[in-house]
Amino acid sequence: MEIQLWRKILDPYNQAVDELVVKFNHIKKEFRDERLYSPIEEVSGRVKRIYSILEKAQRKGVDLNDINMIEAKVEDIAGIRIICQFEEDINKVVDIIRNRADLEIKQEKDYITESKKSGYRSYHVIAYYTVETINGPKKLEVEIQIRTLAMNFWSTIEHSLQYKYKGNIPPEVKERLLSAAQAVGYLDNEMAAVREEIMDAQNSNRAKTLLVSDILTNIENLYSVANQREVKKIQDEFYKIFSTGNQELLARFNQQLDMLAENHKAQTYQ
Ligand code: 0O2
Repeated sequence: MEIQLWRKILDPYNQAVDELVVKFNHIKKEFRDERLYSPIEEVSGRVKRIYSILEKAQRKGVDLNDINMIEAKVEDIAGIRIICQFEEDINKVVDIIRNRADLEIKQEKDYITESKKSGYRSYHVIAYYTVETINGPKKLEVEIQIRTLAMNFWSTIEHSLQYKYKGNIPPEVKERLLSAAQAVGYLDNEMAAVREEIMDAQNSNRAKTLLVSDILTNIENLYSVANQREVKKIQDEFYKIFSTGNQELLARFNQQLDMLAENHKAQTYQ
């Protein structure tokens, strides 16, 4: 098959990956905009390389001339990876996926409850997704891998070793990887135990960051409509309050700025 043809075949998969990365990132943003904790920490995606598609198809006994069969059997041509901070976030992400109208679940593979022999842990959802192309809609399969940061660390390292040893990792290295996988499980459990603490700290950091950015937006808006000397005084006041590190004072200061901006009709649309 011509390489040119492969580009055309993979084009809808590229589109699916691009669209889904945007959509999942938007879910993360929606949570954060609502000042809520997001079970999604990071989203990435890739289209499998032609070499890997052919290799996998061959491994599954598919005739390499039969593109329909390749597309049906190689379920991860389009791959999305969603990274969570905590293990319990994984179920929340899976629920989000189950409830989406644009994804129809074909299969779920739970390698969290029961890890693979290698020690690999992750939750996989194989789903149908439709992209609109100039030739009409194309329904294709995507594989969504959901795992914690710690699980992702392990699988990234293990994957590169698989690549290095071409799938034949020496027994002593395998042994080490299994014990590292156990350590990853332990790490995720320990993190779960202090989840509330960690979330409180992150929420408070995020709230502070947003507050400061609100104040600076207000100052910027006032700058274009109010008396310059007055704005300079406001800015000096802001730095003074900022250096106290007192969040309540900052919040009150921001409320005053909101009112001032309202008086000057200087508020911007969000
Ligand atoms: P790449 O380079 O990530 O694209 P199955 O038909 O169910 O027997 P299949 O289709 O391989 O097997 O599905 P599975 O087992 O769910 O694996 C799909 C993907 O999950 C793999 O894609 C890997 O990304 C990841 N994965 C599965 N097992 C392991 C493992 O032991 N270690 C690591 N690091 N990742 C794993 P590919 O095609 O292997 O590769």
